[in-house]
Amino acid sequence: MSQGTTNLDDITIIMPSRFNPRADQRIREAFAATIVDAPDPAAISPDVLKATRGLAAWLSPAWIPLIDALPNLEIIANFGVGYDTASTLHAIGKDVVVTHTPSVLDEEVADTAMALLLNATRELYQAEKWLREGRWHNEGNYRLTPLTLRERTVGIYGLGRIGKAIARRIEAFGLPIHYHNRKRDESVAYPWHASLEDLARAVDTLIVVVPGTPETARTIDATILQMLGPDGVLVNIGRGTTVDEPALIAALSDGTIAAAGLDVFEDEPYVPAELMAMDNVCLLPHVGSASVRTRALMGDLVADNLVSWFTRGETITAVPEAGHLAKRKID
Ligand code: NAP
Ligand code: 8YV
Repeated sequence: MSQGTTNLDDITIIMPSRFNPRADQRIREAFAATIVDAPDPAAISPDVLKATRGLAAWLSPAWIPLIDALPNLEIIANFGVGYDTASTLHAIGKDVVVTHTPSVLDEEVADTAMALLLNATRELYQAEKWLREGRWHNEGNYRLTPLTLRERTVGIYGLGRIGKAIARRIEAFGLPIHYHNRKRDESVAYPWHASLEDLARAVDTLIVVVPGTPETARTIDATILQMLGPDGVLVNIGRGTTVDEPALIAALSDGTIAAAGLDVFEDEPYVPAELMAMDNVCLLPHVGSASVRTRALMGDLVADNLVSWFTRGETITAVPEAGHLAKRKID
């Protein structure tokens, strides 16, 4: 296939065998795609390693050896808005531009955050189980839930694209919103707290949607959880690394907080057995963006970034750290 003056089908792109179907289809149609089962340079022919100019992946540190084995790599298109810091910075250090998939998933992920919040407070999963097990019929009504969304004050840790989509929903639910980012966001009127501690003191319900970076790692710790109080509810839709899981397990077990809703975990797909055994936590297997529609939009953006780079010499959505690499001269 030829786009403009560039023959895309001469350009080798490596992507994983189990990848997003839309990205897979688009990349196979447009480029010379090489599909790999694992990011292992030893399993790829030297000719392909030399020819590869692009990579499409859900980047993690496991990809670093392969990045190092690709002398002509120009671009990595990450599937997801969140990106692994170590491998991304490693690639950028080698002048490889990295792109991600912002914006197209905001509303879907915000919907999922609301589902976690509602399930954690109103026990909808347990209530449905009660019905399906015939207990409504045999034993009577499901219990009145000790927790409610009413009269809660919600804190958003990470009021960015997705955080704002969540805030719009919380507003519609009639609840006050506070937030903590490193910088005050002048485009919103919600109270800003300069520290996560100040935010946790001001709210009883905390929604985590910051990126998983070294700076945010395990910042939701025992102290923050204690500040939420015994009616406290934690929702994490960002990254599992942001929450100190042993501290959360302890807080949920001893009543330091009341409940939690989690879409992400520190060591996915491993979920601590203690969490699995608890009734006061709603657990989802990282499905924030996982509808066919939204994952296809993300897959399109992965492919569009590659096409744009090789036809126009510029990316569409480079990660902020790669801003200086987002455009190149076409020879
Ligand atoms: P975004 O627009 O970049 O927003 C991130 C927000 O976090 C910004 O407001 C930023 O504000 C704040 N922030 C960053 N580092 C911080 C720090 N150290 N301390 C306090 N605040 C900090 O990103 P987004 O598109 O909303 O996505 C957010 C994250 O959600 C992604 O990185 C990803 O990890 C996660 N995610 C999860 C799913 C899922 O399926 N569960 C789906 C999509 C995304 P400042 O720069 O002012 O600090
Ligand atoms: C994706 C996500 O599911 O975009 C993100 O940051 O966490 C999710 O939308 C994930 O990146 C790929 O499986």
